[in-house]
Amino acid sequence: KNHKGLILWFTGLSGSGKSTIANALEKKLYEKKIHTYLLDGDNIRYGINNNLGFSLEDRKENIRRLTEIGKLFVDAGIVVCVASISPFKDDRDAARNKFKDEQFIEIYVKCSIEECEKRDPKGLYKKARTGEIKEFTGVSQQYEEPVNPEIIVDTTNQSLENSVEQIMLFIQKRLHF
Ligand code: GGZ
Repeated sequence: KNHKGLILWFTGLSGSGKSTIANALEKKLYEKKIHTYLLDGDNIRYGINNNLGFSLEDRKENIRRLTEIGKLFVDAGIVVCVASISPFKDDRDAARNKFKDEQFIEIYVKCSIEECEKRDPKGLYKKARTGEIKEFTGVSQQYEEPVNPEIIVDTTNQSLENSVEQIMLFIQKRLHF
């Protein structure tokens, strides 16, 4: 099937559900014969970004590289999902500005810090509270909420299926399926 590449940029706190939603969405798109690729900030940090930490400068560089890699895939006609906390508006806007308007879709995976901390799937919030992990988003470093994202999914209150469906409905218009 013919479609143009585009980038779905998932931003939100650690534990908000970015990777989970992106994975479920990829399955749905696969069923529609749409070719996708997931760039997960967390995973990419083990490879090409293994020299980066969590300072403001390192996060900026992390996002810059995710953007440039994403752009290569988009140019190849693939639907790219990026799952990265990307806590700062300037860095997200820099990513957006590398793409055509219709190619970049910012998805705010909205979840309260209380809920993320309750989930704490990797025990990172606990370590952030004791100071074992420094510069932790939402605890000891800022998360700037998106101002005008194309999509907001509220994972405190809605199901995974619901969030995926919401995104599918939005991108359906752009991908003509
Ligand atoms: C935030 C951290 C930190 C600190 C380790 N702050 O939820 P996770 O565990 O699985 O994914 C998070 C990941 C953050 O990488 P990103 O590339 O998404 O971040 S950013 O876009 O801000 O550059 C989290 C884990 O790494 N992690 N230390 N201090 N998250």
